[in-house]
Amino acid sequence: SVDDQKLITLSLRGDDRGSLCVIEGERDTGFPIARVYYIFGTQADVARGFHAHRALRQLAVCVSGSCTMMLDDGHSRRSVVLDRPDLAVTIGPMIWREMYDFSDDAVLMVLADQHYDEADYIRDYETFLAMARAS
Ligand code: T46
Repeated sequence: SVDDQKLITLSLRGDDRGSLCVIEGERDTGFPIARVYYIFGTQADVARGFHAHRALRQLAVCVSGSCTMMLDDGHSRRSVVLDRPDLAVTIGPMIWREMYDFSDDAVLMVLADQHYDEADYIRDYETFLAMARAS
């Protein structure tokens, strides 16, 4: 459910040289990291996502700037504002996501437990709802 998607505060090491934030596979992500991608050059009024994954598990962190991620389990919705480089959100299987309100400097980094597979995407909302409500 949307309530199972956890907000994680990452370990932040700062000193007079600046800050360093760590994400360790398994320990912080809860899964081995198979893929990393990041989204940037976004526009404030252009939303993205609009899909769910059948099996993929991910951890998302806005390493620069901010954006909002709306999570939907087919029954309820929850919006998470990612506005700190040490704040991450987990996104498990069968969660519809929409990302919007990107700041100009937003860089949304996502760690995933599987390689890219278009067959894992559910891109039609009605199909997602039917599957989510059947399970
Ligand atoms: C997700 C949200 C948070 C690849 O070729 N390899 C990849 O690993 C990814 C992630 C994407 N692509 C291709 C597929 C599309 O032609 O890059 C293009 C843009 O991907 P998409 O339209 O799926 O982007 P978003 O921002 O809607 O969704 C992405 C991820 O795809 C998705 O898994 O959970 O970010």
